[in-house]
Amino acid sequence: MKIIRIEAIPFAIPYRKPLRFASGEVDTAQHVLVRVHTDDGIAGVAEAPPRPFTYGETQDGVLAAVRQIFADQLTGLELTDRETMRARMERTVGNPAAKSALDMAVWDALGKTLNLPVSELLGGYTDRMRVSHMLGFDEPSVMVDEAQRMRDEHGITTFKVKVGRRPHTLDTAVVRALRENLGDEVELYVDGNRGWSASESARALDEMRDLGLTLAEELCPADDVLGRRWLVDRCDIPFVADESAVTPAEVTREVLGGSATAVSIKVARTGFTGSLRVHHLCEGLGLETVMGNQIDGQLGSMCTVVFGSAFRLTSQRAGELSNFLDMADDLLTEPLRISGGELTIRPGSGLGVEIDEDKLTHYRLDA
Ligand code: MUC
Ligand code: MG
Repeated sequence: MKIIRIEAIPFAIPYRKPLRFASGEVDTAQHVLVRVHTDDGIAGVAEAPPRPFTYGETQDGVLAAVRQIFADQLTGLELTDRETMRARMERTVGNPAAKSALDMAVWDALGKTLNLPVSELLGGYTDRMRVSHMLGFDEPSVMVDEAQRMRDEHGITTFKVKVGRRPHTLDTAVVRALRENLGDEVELYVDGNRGWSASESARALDEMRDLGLTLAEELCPADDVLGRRWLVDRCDIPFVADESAVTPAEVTREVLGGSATAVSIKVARTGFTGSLRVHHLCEGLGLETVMGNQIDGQLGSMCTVVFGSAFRLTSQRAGELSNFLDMADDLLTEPLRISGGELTIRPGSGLGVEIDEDKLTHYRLDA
C-alpha cells in the first residue's frame, strides 16, 4: 500500500460548444490526469480541471505543483496516511484542483487495493443521484432547446441556469422562457458567478419571484461584504456559496457572517478528504448542500457521484453531473450514461472506472 510513483499527464479534449458564464468560458477540457502508483502494482486515477478564473490554477501550474512539490511529499507514504498527505500538501497554499486530484487518486488506489468501492469506503448511502444540467449563456431559444434535449434524451428535469450578464434582463428572459417552455415540473435555479452587484441581484430575484426558483448561487461577490449580507438576508430561497466557500473555515465564515445559507460541495477542489470535512460541517450547521460541477470530464463526474451518493445529505438534491455530455470525447473505457435523469455509480473496486489507454495516448499533450 506504499506510494512509489506519481504521474501528472496533461490532456486536451475539445467541447462541442463552449460553456460561457459570468466569470469565464471553457471551450477545451485542458485537464491533468493524475495517477498514483503503489508497490502492489495498483494505480489510482483522478483528473484535475484547472479553472484560472475561479482558483488561479492553469494546466501548466497543476503539472508543476504535482511534479515539483506534491509528488515528493506523498511518495513513500502508505495509502492510509491521508491525514499526513493533507498536512504536507497544506504547506503549499492554493492549488485546490491539483491537491484534490491527488487525494481522489489515492482513494481510488485504496479502494482497488482493498477490493472495495470508494463509495462504500466513504458512506455507501445510495448508488445514484438525480442529475442537474448546467445551461451556459446563450439566446433564450438556444438554452430552451438544450434543456428540452437534455430532458428528452437523458430524462434530466433539473437545470442550473447561468446568470450574471448585464443588463440582468438578458438572464431573467432566459429563466422565464425556460419556465414557460418546460412547465412547472422542472426544477430551475440560478448561478451568477459573482457577475452582478447586490442591487442588480435583488432586482433580478424580484423579477423572477413568480418563476419558482429553488436556489440562488454566488449572484454577487462575497467580498462585497455588506451588500452580499443584505442580499442574502432578503433572499427567500437558499443562497448557495460556491467559489466563496471552499474550505471548512471559509464555509464557517461565510455562513456565520450571513453571506450564504447553503453550500456547493465540489470534489474537484476539495477531493474526497476535504469534501468529507465540508459535508460534516454542513450537516452540523444544518445547511443544504449541492454537489457542484467544476466543468468536469467523465472521471471527475464519476468522482462527484461517488461522493454525492455516499451520504444522505448530498444525495437529496440533483447533482451537477452532466456537462461532460458537451465534450467531443473522453478517457473512460466505458463512457458514463445518464438514464432516466440519473447517474449511477459503477460496481467494482475503487472508482469503478478504467482509463482507455489509446484515448489517453491520443489526447495527451506530453507524448
Ligand atoms: C459553477 O458552479 O460555478 C463555473 C466556474 C467554475 O469554477 O465552476 C463552474 C460552475
Ligand atoms: Mg457556481
